[in-house]
Amino acid sequence: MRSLGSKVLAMILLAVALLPGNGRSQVEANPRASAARRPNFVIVFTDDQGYGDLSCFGHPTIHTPHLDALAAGGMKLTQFYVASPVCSPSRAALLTGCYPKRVGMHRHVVFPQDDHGLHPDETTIAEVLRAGGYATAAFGKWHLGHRQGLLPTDQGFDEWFGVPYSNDMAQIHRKPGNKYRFRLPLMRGTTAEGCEVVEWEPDQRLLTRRYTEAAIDFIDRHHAEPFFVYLPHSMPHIPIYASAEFEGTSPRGLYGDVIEEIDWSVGQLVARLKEHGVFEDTVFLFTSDNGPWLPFKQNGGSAGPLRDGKGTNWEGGQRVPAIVSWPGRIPAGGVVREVVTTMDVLPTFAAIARTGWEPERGIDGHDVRALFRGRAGQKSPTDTFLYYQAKGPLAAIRKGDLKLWLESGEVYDLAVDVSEQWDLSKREDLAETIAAMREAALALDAAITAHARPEAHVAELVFDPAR
Ligand SMILES: [Ca+2]
Repeated sequence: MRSLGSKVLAMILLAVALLPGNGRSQVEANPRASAARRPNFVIVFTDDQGYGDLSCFGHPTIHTPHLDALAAGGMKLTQFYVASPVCSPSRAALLTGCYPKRVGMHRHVVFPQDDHGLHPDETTIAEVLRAGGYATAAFGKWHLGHRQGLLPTDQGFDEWFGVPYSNDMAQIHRKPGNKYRFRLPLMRGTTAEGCEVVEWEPDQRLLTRRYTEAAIDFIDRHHAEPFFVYLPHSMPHIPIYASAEFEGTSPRGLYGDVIEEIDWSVGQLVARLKEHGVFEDTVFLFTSDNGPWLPFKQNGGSAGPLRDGKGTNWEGGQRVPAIVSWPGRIPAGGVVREVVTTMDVLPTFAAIARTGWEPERGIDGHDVRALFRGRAGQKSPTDTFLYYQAKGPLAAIRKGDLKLWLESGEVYDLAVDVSEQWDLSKREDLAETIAAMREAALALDAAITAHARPEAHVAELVFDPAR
């Protein structure tokens, strides 16, 4: 898979690592050296991008050639779900493989004044891969707590460059007669030295570009060993910004400019992986943390044929565009129409990386390698999916193709009706099925609640957001 040049380089590095007296003990040197043939992982996680906001997912005027190429060489997932329609819970689910409620992060997003975050005892993808010998880094928006012990470098990432919370938790709200207290810091840190603020209120037009450059710098430094790059863009969460090169270029307006700059970013990453001869050894996942923020009209995105968007449990809030690429392993041009969720990413990546990791405490995701292989007729291991509201209460259940809204009792067949227009709740032949779905929803939620673990609360600040 790996090109001959980098294979030789890997062998030389292995030999150097095993030489006595090279300054590192063999115990330290061995894990990464022996892991040299395992694939890298890149996750690009956009913020509030809708299901319909890519040309390969049907957008008529946003042009995303690099993402389209990634999909053509890999696979599109058309029933890919996030576990919450808002930022922080969704990110907690991606990184831990758990419903947000299981890890205590289901009660809406983390605000600058909040003292809580993802508990350090939780196991993240970064921790699993790092224990397996991977170099790990995050570049972009965190949003899982920003007090002492809660930042990315406390949760398995060797390094981080980015913002601790959303880009609207910033001085853009400060206007005459409105003294918004909180400021947005740009931070940098390493496991060894901790994180610090490097700028306050950074120029948001440059965020997409700066995260991309930092990720490329990390790839340049670590391409000879297995690595994991997590790139959670701040965009296209409002307020949206594009750099001068992209602003005013898309017929879709500024929102289109922003998406096209993200597409450029993916193209840059792919090009650099190819330059280092490691693209074919890289599992590359592109997706979004929740659906489009529709009240912002032209500054929000589109969920395509799906109903509604961010903050809701309609499909547009939680079903997001997703592309996964791993040349030679994931068949080119494939489409997975089975249910896959962000909670599946941790167990799947841990298995691909052959980490031998077994969760000590329960998780909700499944290993979906069989779906990634693209065999016809392969079924999703997710038989039941629960939809939780942005602030935590249970809203709906999907079982097979049917979705039952618990409060209203509405039922939709998502195989036929992705727009959730034709309520089937009065159909007598479904009465038993519907009753069983309600029971299953309550039982699974009760099981998650019974084993739920707490979020962390921390008094000590790393920075004063209201300074
Ligand atoms: Ca979001």
